[in-house]
Amino acid sequence: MIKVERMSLFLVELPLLSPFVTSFGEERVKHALLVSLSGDGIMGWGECVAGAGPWFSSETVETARYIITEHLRPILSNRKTFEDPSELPRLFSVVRGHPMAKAAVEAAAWDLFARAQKKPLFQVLGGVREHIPAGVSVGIHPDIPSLLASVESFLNDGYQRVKLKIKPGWDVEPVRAVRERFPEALLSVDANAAYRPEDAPVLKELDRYGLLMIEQPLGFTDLLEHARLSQSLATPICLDESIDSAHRAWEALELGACRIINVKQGRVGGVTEALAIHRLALARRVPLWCGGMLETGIGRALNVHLATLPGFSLPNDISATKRYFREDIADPPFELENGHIPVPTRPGLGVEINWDRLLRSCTWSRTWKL
Ligand code: OSB
Ligand code: MG
Repeated sequence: MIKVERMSLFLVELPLLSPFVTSFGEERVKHALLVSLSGDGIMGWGECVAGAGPWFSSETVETARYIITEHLRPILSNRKTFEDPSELPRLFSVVRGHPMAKAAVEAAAWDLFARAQKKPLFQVLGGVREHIPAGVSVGIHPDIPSLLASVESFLNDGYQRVKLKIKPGWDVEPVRAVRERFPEALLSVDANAAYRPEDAPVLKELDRYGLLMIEQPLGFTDLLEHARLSQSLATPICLDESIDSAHRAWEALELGACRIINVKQGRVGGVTEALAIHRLALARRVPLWCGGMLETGIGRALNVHLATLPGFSLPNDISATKRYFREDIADPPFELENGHIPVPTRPGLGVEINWDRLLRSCTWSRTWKL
């Protein structure tokens, strides 16, 4: 039995080394909400993947702070113990929606749970890898030469797959240029829901460039439209934003809306739900990979552990710490070794908070006795 005696929340702001531009906006600073749960002298950490504004999803760090403080904290307070973190989604289900807020608290419980057993988290989750293949997500650039320079430097770093962010007006041209320059590279694209069904002819042109997948071309509620688009494309569709639960993953696969799934534990409401998607995908032989949300070392570590599961068979959006941050709030930083990230072997997430840097980048924090 795991005791939970205290909970803390920290809002942090970490400058990104370079602006990250997607079809939905530009980020210069990573805003993160961190959760710690402690009991019996052990502390576990979770990171909420919601962004500064409601662009990728309806949640933000502020909505998550409110939901955790006012609604999830009292639920934990009524309990104060758990046998297994997979109990939490049931308890939290009285709160409708807010998957990223719920996932952040559950993530802290998983770290606490693994630390209490003195086991690295991947072992607790049933992971099978000692290092995971790293891919990189490349934002929208101001011009083709600067894009080519970025892609070249990431390939030289050893990244196994390069994902180009696209949007209407920045699609066929950059993809053609990157493909011509790097004929052998594993390439994919991510539209972050920027296209409409009428844009099918543009997306169809992308079939010529041997892409591994097209990620989330259409709107996040548009499963049927994705299924129809999929019929007209040779390139597999991968869904990100649309997959908000294991049930939705099942629906998408039944409809033929995607052939690959990007798993983000925060987007689907936590590790337990991500494990349910993993079981579904294994049974149906659907390839998975772990997506990213520019996480700090805490969220990045969780992604690394999750990506050790057998169904995560494609390179992940998990890059080295230095791809985004000069200094992170957790140690040690993640580094690339032959295009892979070694999985931490110490207990829990296997990274430790650097209190100095956490407090320096922290804009707000609060602690409660549960
Ligand atoms: O759509 O996968 C996405 C970052 C923020 C929000 C959404 C996405 C992304 C990325 C970056 O593509 C992935 C990463 O390196 O963390
Ligand atoms: Mg995406």
